[in-house]
Amino acid sequence: MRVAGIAHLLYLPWITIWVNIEFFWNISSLIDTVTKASDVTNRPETPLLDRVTFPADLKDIDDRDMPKLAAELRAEMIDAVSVTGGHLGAGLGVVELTLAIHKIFNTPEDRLIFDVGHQCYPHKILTGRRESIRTLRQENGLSGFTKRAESEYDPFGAAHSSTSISAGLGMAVASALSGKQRNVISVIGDGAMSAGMAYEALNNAGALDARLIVILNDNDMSIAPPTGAMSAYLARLASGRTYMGMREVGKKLTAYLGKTVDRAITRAVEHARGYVTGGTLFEELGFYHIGPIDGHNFDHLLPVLRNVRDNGQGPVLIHVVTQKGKGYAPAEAASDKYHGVSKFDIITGTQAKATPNAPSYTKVFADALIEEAAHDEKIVAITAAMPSGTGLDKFIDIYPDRCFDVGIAEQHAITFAAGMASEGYKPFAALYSTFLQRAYDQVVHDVAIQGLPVRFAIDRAGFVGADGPTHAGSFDTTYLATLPGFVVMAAADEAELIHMVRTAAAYDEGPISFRYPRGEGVGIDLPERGSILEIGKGRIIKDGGKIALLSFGTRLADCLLAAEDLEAHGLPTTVVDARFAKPLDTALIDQLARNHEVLLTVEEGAVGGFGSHVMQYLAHQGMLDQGLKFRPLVMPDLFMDQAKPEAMYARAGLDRKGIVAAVFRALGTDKAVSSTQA
Ligand SMILES: Cc1ncc(C[n+]2csc(CCOP(=O)(O)OP(=O)(O)O)c2C)c(N)n1
Repeated sequence: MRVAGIAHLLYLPWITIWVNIEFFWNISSLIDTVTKASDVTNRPETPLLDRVTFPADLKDIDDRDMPKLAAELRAEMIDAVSVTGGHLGAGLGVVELTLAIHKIFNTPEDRLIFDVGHQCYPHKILTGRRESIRTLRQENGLSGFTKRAESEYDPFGAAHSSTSISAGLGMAVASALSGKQRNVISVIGDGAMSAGMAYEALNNAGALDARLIVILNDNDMSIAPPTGAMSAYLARLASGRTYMGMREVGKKLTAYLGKTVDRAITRAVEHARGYVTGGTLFEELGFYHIGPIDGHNFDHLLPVLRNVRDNGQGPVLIHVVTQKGKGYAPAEAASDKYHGVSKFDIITGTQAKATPNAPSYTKVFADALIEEAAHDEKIVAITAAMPSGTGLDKFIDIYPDRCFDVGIAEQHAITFAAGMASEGYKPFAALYSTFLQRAYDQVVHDVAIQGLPVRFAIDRAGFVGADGPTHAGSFDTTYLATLPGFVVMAAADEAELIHMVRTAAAYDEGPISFRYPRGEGVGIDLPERGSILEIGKGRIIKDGGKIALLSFGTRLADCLLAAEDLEAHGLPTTVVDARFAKPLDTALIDQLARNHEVLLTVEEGAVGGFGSHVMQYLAHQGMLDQGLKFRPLVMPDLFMDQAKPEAMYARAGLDRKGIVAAVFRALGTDKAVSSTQA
């Protein structure tokens, strides 16, 4: 048994020499609970967790044994994530909450929705997926988020935040329409509560008076410490300054439950931090608001959830206070509470670090922006709750007054940037490609139509590996290059990224974007400061003759490798870095089309992007009628599950081999080549 295995490991005497005492004490006490029972009988007792394959099994676990089960579940989760990497802190914080919900409610008939879904590892272990939990985020393994296709216990997939209340409300209303009496529970974090969508849903739920249970999991953390007035408000609610007396608690709960509350709940709320006085924001929106209660204490969680299940009507919000990273000292001590981790050593908490050959694109971007900001005080930076993910944490340290973390609020981030641009500032909105999707109308309506010079720094463009399809940056070129007046760039390497930051800083005529991928660069020399690129001009990297590879972005490296292979087959190959998808370098495209037999565009994005624009141009010039063999290589038309990036490139046909194969297919020599290679 793995849990017992960890326990054994942790009790080895030599370990005390090595480990930090506080941590040892912490993990020991965690495991102590697991092993105590065996001291009584003098033989190892089957861990409680082994008795739980599905949530229904929790009904047989006595309430008093729940803390012990929680310790085992926590140990199992720590062990699994130490092997796979992934989201650790959020899951550790909801171990008791997840157990309590599954014990009290009847999932999957009752619907349980986790916002973002990054905290769902304990849920996966309890819902028939314990055996495969060590495949998390691996190819053909479990997703790192909730996923409908994976389990009936995941009624709604997620990964982007703040969708759970809307989805839950939809399910609650659908259940009511079909005459079904089921509970719908949406668990949402305080960070996710910074997004407008959460309030749109609360507003609607209050008006519909639907039977929806929202559990606000308040750990006072987003990835970084949360920002904004709402987080300050929640902190005030949880601070105890405004708690009301027990008589009023009873009155409030009686009003919600429609009867006098039972003693257990009264005790629970008494022991917890009480009920908030006055009309809270949630009450004003039509919710009954219970809490804050201690989200790590089963004596509080179980009776409250039982009462809500058995007696509740209308929307209710249970405010639960938890600690991110709870029960694992290195996580509790981390500034981000171990939000996302690579593989790590359980004893020391040390995370495995690949030795990078080159700085990450994110770091290169941040350094370049800091450099530009030193030359131009109008430059400001905006992040939507991702200061470290976008590298802007460094910028904040240097220019605290010129960097704005607006919370998980991408829509607002873009219109906020548009407002600043309209006043002559030079906002760089640094967002992941996938999260910018949420702000598309703001991009169109507030930025593009008004031609405002907002700079879009688009990180995590292309495949992202372990985070899978919800986080892939597949669509940005498609949705931006279709907008009139936009300048759309992609960096081919980290030096190009520096030039693009400078170019964007200098460009004031309208919106401009540049995309760059996750991970490290190719390791070339970097200029101290970028040069301003000529808008709409590409660069020829290598002159060939018969084949032209026109790359947009970082697939350029594989185009160069593919060119070597093609030349080895006697096919002189030109390689070009397009730099711009909009405006297109039409003179360069004309030249490539005229002087080559085959023209391939290569990009790490979905159909409708760079290649489509080139094809549109070629078609209207009549060049596709003149014998040119044109092939646009793009990501395949599917949501590709998580895997190692190399595997994803291979599957997409966007690696060296895939590019060579596409050329041979265009020439009609693919069969001949594969038979000579065989
Ligand atoms: C729309 C969107 N923007 C950004 C993110 C990145 N992100 C993932 S989790 C997270 C923090 C969520 O905080 P909270 O809801 O409090 O959950 P916790 O991790 O604290 O449990 C962020 C910003 C996201 N998933 N979705």
